[in-house]
Order: sequence, then structure tokens, then C-alpha cells
Amino acid sequence: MDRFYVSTPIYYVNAEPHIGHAYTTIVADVLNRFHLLMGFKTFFLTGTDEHGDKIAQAAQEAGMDPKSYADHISGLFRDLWPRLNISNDRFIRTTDPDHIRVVQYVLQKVHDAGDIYFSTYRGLYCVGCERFYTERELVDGKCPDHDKEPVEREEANYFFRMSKYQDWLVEHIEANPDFIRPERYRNEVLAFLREPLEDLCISRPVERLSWGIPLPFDHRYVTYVWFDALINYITALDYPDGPLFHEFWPVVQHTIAKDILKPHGIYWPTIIRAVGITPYRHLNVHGYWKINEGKMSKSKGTVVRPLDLVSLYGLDAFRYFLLREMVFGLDAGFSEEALVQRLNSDLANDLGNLFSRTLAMTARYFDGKVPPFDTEPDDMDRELIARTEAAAQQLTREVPKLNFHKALVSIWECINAANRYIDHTAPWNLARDPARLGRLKTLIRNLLEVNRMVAVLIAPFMPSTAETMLHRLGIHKKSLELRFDTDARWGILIEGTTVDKGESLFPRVDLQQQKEGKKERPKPAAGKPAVEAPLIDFDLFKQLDMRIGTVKHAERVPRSDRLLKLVVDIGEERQVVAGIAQTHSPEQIVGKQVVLVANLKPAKLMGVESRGMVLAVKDGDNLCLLTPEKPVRPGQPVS
Ligand code: ME8
Repeated sequence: MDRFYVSTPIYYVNAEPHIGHAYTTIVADVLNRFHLLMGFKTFFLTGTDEHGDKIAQAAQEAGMDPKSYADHISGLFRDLWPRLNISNDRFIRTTDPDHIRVVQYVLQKVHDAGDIYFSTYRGLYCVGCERFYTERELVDGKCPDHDKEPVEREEANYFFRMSKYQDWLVEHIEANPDFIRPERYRNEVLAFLREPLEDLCISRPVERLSWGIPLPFDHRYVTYVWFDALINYITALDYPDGPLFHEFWPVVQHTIAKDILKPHGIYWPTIIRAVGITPYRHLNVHGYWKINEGKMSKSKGTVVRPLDLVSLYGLDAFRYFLLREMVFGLDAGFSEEALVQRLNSDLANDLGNLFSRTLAMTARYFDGKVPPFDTEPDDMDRELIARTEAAAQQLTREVPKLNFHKALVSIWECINAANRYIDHTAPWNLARDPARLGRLKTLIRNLLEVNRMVAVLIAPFMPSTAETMLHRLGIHKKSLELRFDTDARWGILIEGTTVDKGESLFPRVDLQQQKEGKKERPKPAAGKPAVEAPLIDFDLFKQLDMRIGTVKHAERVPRSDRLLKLVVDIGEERQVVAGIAQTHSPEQIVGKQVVLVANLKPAKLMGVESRGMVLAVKDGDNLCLLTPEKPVRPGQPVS
């Protein structure tokens, strides 16, 4: 069986997930789902990068120890992915014990082979960044991040002999044209390699940074964060001895954005070569999402949060937009206007319309049952079938080349051809003439087949829409169970199957109303005031002792579907029982910060003592825990 392994970068835990993280992870998800559709055995890895200066500093600013801080932000990533329908097999953290073991194993191996040496380094050091800069990295002699001239400093450190592998790397890139792709990034790496490569400093003295993996051969040092992070790609396969490593390493593709081209295009292949393993098969490099032509920025308030968009426009509209709008490799601009435009035209008008027209006609003319092909196909039928089959072929050609937009364009050509087919054949006219019932059956059957094929072809991009469409066509398969060979074939609907007209797949969105709606508070039900509770004075409110706590441990309460038993750190450890088991798993909630009413009288639920109450909000089936905007020290009072 063919195999496929895709990874995303492991994201730093110094910032919350944004649209850029979502894009790379959705791209990897599409690749994974596509290869499953094609019958491959796959492995899909994502996770978080948790050591190093940046994280230690962010934790300090939040007044937390680095591990609790990393637990919290890592949890935000881990919880986001299922909500974007990401099909990863493992979520790796660089603080996982197996990762620490593999990093130390690799360091020792490369050290034993003589490729790590100890040396005193004299160089230009930026105090703000806490790192050395090479002349080439400076802009007008200054650190590009701090706009300050670095100072001369001397430090003894460990170095990886990266320079030794320079010639090999150039030859490898030249001999394998799609090792780094698209070509512009391959050229960028080759251009960099035209200059002599310096050795890579891979340690930090503990007195300067303790938040890292200790070097196995010298505990006065921790590992430089990139040497640690890159190794995650083999830890996840149980390197060196695990069967996964032998199965999946030879077919690995890493997916990243252009910001981390150098560590992936240069450090990683040379490290892996020094370990004695062949490097990855492909490095897939995409461009940047820009907001108002610029970088996303917290201070300018232009950070785009995936769940905000998903809650406004739906998950599949969000996934479709990202994949259709960006040409892989180039930058793209993000705007809500552009997203709504695509939603209304491609999804509501084209796909949504085709599906609802087809099902409405099936309901009207054939009592909602799939009719047979009753007449020989004519030219128009043949053209429709040919277009559908062409879209299927394009999918198999374009997705492996990362041309997601092209694959979608050809699926949409088929959708538009089917809409035109309806207009040209005018089934409503045939329906008036009993002598042409056979032709009407064939027409509707063709349309149902196109819709079914489209559902299968969009499954890697929009898995839940695919499932909804198939379900309503009477096919009860999960999108991950679909297989191209058996499911992307014309004509396999079963005659007589009942289809379900249902509601429209993608209601149109009015952006203006949406924006106004966002500003408005939700309207209370007719005639009722929004707040009915009696007013209280501040003294009564003050009697509530509410604290921020970090969940240290969580487990299900035996024999209860609803209850979780939590241990929450609020400066002291509190056992609390919370009615959240139907929406939150114990693994999801450990590391999260919650708001706890700390002076509630103890109570027993299902025989388990609860000393406090975790605050949550319920909106229909949506149960959300209240959590501070940024991590804070456990025990801080809420006022
Ligand atoms: O670099 N547009 O983590 P990170 C598109 N921990 N993609 C974007 C983006 C944007 N505007 N901004 C970020 C790190 N990304 C390291 C990686 S891997 C061994 C270690 C995405 O949290 C894109 O995938 O800064 C980019 O490469 C990644 O986030 C950087 O994530």
C-alpha cells in the first residue's frame, strides 16, 4: 500500500492561533484527506514548539512558570484543530517525554560522530533578542527586530558542523528538483548556499536560558530551540526503532510558510544527514496571508482568529475560501469582504443552487427517489459526464502538486456546467409531456450523479459539506471512508434510493447586515427584557470569591455522562465537580485556566465532593468555559 506522511510546523506557544496557523494546518489536512481518498496509508502530524527564549519571556510576562504557560497555549491549538475538522494522527509537544529522549539521543549520536564541537564564539549579540547575529542578518548594522546596534560578546558554546554538509546539500537540491517547492523557494535556498555556510550554534548556557532540553554531554547547557524543534518530525515516528519510522519517513513532506524556510531548507536536511538518515522528500512552502497589504499585527488589531470566522460564516466556507483564494507559494490578501464574495457566489449560488435545484426536482417529479438512466445519453449528457470525469482527473493531478485552487476551479467548472445543463434542458418543460418521462428520468439521474461526484471530490477540502450532501443523497459514509476508486465513479447511485431535499447548504450572507449584527447585542425574545434578575448591590457581589485556577487533573465521574472531577490549582489544590463531560474531554481541559467560585459551600455530586464551581456559559448546545484573555497566575481574584 502506498504511504504518505505530512507535517505542519509545530507552532510557538507564545501567541494564540490565527489564520496563518489555520491555513498551513488546513493545507496539510487536505493533503492527508486526499491521500486517504486515493487509498494511501497516511500519517499526519502537528503540534507545538514550547522551549526557548521566546516562550520563557512570554511566560514571565504572564507571571507564570514556562510549563504551565505552555500547557495553556498548547491547549488552545490542540482544542482548535478538531473544530476545523483537522484529521491529525498525533499532536506533539516538544515538552513530551519521548521528544526530549529523541532530541538527546540525536545530540549524542551527532556528538559521537564528531559533528558537534565546543568553541568560544565572539560575535555581535543583541541583548533584546538574547542571541548572536551574523553581519548579513543585520539591517544597516542594527538588529532588524530591535533597531539597535548589537554589542560584541564572547561566549563558549557547542556548534554543529553544518558547513561540512554544504556541498552535499547543494548537490541534493540540484539533483531533486522538487525537494523544495515551489521553485522560487528552491532558488532562494540555493542562492543562500552560494555563500559559505557557517556552523550552527546549538546550545545556550543554562545561566542565560534554563527552559530547554539539557545537552546529554554537558548539563551546563540547554539545546537551541531549532535543533530541538525540528527533531519533532522523527520523534513522532518513534525514531530510531519504531515501525512507523520505517514506514513513513521515506515519504515525508513538510508544509511550512516562507518565514521558516532557512531552518527547514538548510538546518534540517544537514542535521538529518549528520544523523545518517536520508532527508525529507518534499518541503512545501507557501506564502503569507496579509491583512490590508501588511503583516498581521497584534498592536494594529489585525490578527484574524479562525473561530471568529467559522462562527460567522461556517467552517467549510472558511476552508474553501483559504484554499481557493491563495495560490500555493504566493502571498494572498485576506478580507472578510472577499470571503463573503466567495461564499455568496461559489458556494451559495453555484454549488448550493445546483444541489437544491436537483433535489427539489427529484422530490417534485419522482417523489424524492433516484430515477434510472432511462434513455441513451445524448451529446449534452456526454459532455456533462466528460466534465465531471475531467474534474476528478484534475483533482488527482493538481492536489499532489499543491495546486489546490486549480483543483477547485475544475470542480466548479463541472458545477457550473451542471447548472447550465439544467437551464438548457429545462426539465420543467419535459415534466409536462408524459411521452418524455424517460428523458426526464435520465436528466435528473445525471444531475444526481454530478452532485454525488462533486460531494466526493470536495471531500478533502470541505469534509462536512461532502458528508451532508452524501447523506441527503442517501449515502451514509463518513468523508474519511470515501475511496476514489470506488466512490468517484459515474453512475453508482442506487435506483429507488430516497433523497432528502433539506435546507440550503450555504445561505447567502449580507456582509453589511452581518457587520451591523456584530455590533448589536443579541435581541431578547419578544416582549422580554434581556436581564430579568433582580438588581443587587456591590456588597452582595463582593461576597463572591472568584479565582482564576489552572486545571491540573481531570477524570470522568464513574457512572455519570455529564460530570468531570477536576483538580484545580487556585494557589491551593481544589477538587471540583463540573457538568461539562458531554462537551469537554478530560485531556482537553487539563492545562486550561478557568474561573472558579471558590467560596461556594461544598456539595457532593454522584458521591464526589465538590469544593467550588467552574463558570461556563451555555448557548444552545454550545457550552464554553470562561477563561482569562491571557494566562494569569493561579489564585488571582476575579473582580
Ligand atoms: O516558526 N500566513 O512557529 P510559529 C501564512 N515554532 N502562514 C502563517 C502566517 C501568515 N501570515 N503566520 C504564521 C515557528 N503562519 C516554529 C516552527 S517547526 C519545527 C518550528 C504559519 O508559531 C506558517 O505555517 O511562528 C508559518 O511557517 C508558521 O505559522 C510559523 O509558526
